[in-house]
Amino acid sequence: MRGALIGCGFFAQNHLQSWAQIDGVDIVAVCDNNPVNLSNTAQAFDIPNSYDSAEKMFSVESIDFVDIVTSVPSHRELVILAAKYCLNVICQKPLAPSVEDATIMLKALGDVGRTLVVHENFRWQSPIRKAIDVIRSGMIGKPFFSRISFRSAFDVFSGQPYLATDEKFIIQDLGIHLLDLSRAISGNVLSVSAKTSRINPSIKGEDVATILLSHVGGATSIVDCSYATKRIPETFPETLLEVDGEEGSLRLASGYQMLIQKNGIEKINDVRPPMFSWAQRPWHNIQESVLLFQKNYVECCRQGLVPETVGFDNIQTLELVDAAYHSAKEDRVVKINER
Ligand code: NAD
Ligand code: 89Y
Repeated sequence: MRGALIGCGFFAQNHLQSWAQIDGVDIVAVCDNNPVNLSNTAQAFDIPNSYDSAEKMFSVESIDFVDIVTSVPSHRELVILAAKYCLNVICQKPLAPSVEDATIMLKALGDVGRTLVVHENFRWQSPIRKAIDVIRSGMIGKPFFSRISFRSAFDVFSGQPYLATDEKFIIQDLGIHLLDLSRAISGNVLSVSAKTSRINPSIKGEDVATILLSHVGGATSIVDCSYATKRIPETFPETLLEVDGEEGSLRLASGYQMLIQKNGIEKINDVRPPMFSWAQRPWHNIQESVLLFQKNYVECCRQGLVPETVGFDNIQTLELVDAAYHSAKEDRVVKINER
């Protein structure tokens, strides 16, 4: 598979490290409108062709897919351009600033028979994937309650300065992953109720959010996230899980420990993610998930399968992001599909 990557910034380095580990995939070109990021990345990964514009790259290169790793304001324009050149697209989360934009992007690719898969990697973190596999195996029975929690005071702003200046912060940037996990665990959502606040005075958006979700099958989830939680141990970037099923319960506790209780017996599994040579603590969990996401994408392409986070599915996660902002702003429960 021949691919090209757009956006050679902070997170793209993980994509390129991961592509380099996957047999049969060749990233033949990179693009960035920032010349320093472009040349540093092309050199570091020994990529033969580099471009300062996506249109130039698409008109010259013969590729099967494009991996878009720019930040959200450029996603719509780049996906629509990729559709013009009949390319399959992987696009980083959040797919778009709104569900309306995402719908237009999906239609553009659908119209030319190409696929859009969202790089939603948290459900590919190996500790979380192990928890999802246990839940899907039926071991703890049907989940009726989940808490999906991410609380930290880690400085994410030095690596990703836009997070401090964007109007919307934690739900759009991080809560989106947890909302996606709630769907992976308990299915689609009927209603959303959210409270948000900003504790850190030097950023623009909200840095704390607590979201209550009612799922189609009757389950309830609480998604809570914070970048204002100063506590020991600092668990960044761990997502902690509590899932109660009709036959037992599962916890993903800090330090990547998965506890399963059933019939009065507890089983503790050490599910710490591996540390690749190119990874940096504490990011190694997320970095591994990039590789696992990309491997799954390639596997699905080879076998003609639909990846879990294909655009038409992921748009339902984006709806929850939108709904959570509406709920918090208007102080009301938002029904999904009411808009
Ligand atoms: P960044 O600002 O560091 O990098 C983005 C790069 O894209 C920059 O080099 C910029 O010059 C380039 N760019 C922007 N618009 C462009 C355009 N139209 N054409 C060509 N180049 C363009 O951002 P980042 O922190 O690397 O984030 C990128 C994406 O990755 C975001 O969507 C972010 O949410 C996501 N991200 C995901 C995870 C995760 O775990 N899934 C973690 C961090 C970031
Ligand atoms: O951008 C975010 C993401 O997707 O995972 C963690 C992060 O880097 C900071 O919140």
